[in-house]
Amino acid sequence: MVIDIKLNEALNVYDFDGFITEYFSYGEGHINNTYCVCVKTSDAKERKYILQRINSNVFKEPLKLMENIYNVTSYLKDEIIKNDGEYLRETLNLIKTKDNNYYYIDSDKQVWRAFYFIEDTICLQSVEKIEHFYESAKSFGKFMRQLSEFPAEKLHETIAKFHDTPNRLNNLKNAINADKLGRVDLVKEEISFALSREKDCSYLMDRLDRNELPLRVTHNDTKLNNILFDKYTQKGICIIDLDTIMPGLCANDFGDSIRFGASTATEDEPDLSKVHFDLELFETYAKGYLEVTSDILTETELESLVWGSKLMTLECGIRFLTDYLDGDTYFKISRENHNIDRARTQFKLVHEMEQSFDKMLEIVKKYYKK
Ligand code: ADP
Ligand code: GN1
Ligand code: MG
Repeated sequence: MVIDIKLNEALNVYDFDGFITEYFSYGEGHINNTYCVCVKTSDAKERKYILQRINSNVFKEPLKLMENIYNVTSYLKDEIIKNDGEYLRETLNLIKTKDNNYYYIDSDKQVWRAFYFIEDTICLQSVEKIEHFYESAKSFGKFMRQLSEFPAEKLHETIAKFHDTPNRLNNLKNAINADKLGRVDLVKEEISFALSREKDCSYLMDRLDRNELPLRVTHNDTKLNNILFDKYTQKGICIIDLDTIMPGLCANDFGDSIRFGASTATEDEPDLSKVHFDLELFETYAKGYLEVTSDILTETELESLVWGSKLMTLECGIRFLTDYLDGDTYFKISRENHNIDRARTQFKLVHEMEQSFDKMLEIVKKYYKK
């Protein structure tokens, strides 16, 4: 990653309570530019911070996004304190600038924010031990519960139509018609895979329109690397990456976790023979998630979890494919064909989920305890 030109400017607006010893780009997110800042305090202690530049290509109204994060983390802090938890580890905590602001706008009008670094945690790029996946399910379920009384009307929509799958398919059609880089001929098979599932795309949105599925406060980007695990206990402790918290469907949160975690390979594995949808991982996640959420989910929502798994995977594949056709302007890439490799893994998973759909339905029913 190219280091931001204004990084020094941003480093200077924070009083990090000591002098900076080093900083480096950090993590494997596809969207923001993230840095770890190491500091030595006046009493010679080492302390770390996360400094991020918000991707303004993706988030058109970063100040509204920051208002969401401030409101949600303040609410979570109160909830955690009420339950005798440790708010400095169990939620993100924003750091104020020297001017007493929760964000900084640099001289190029880019928006930055900083958080306390949560120490002694691990962040996983794939499921290494099945217990981690079970823990992540409980954590994401708990997160939705914690926010169940949060006033949803306070939240801004940070990306319009974020999980509107039919709209994502339309964007793909537009990219095909524009064919900016002449790539359409290279990915005919992938395009027809996506287009042939047009009818499926509207399954959840139709039910939402008919009020059969409730809107909840959801995270909307529930992949495994958006959770930090305690290094010692291996329990999920903190949900991070709160940029897309918006009113949404629990099916999408559940489904996005499945898309990323219930695969035998990483999201960008180029060798498709290694990529499979793993029903045991699916069952593990369903068990953990439903242990925490069963009592608040309706029966229609329960069935929607299986649809969410398929549609979030299909939608993500459609988004990677669209970005490939558009010239890789949305998701960070680190090699040629990165986005098309990603799209192919998603479509392979969708195909295998379709084969296992009835079994997936049986599994969610098995763990639904009212
Ligand atoms: P992106 O939106 O680009 O995915 P994230 O907010 O998820 O950015 O941050 C990228 C990575 O930085 C995370 O996957 C995690 O490894 C690390 N990270 C983010 N916030 C913290 C934090 N407060 N403490 C420790 N690590 C963090
Ligand atoms: C992006 O920010 P990150 O890397 O956690 C994307 C998600 C995709 C994901 C695919 C704001 O998530 O929607 O599912 O990549 N985030 C945004 O890995 O578009
Ligand atoms: Mg992330």
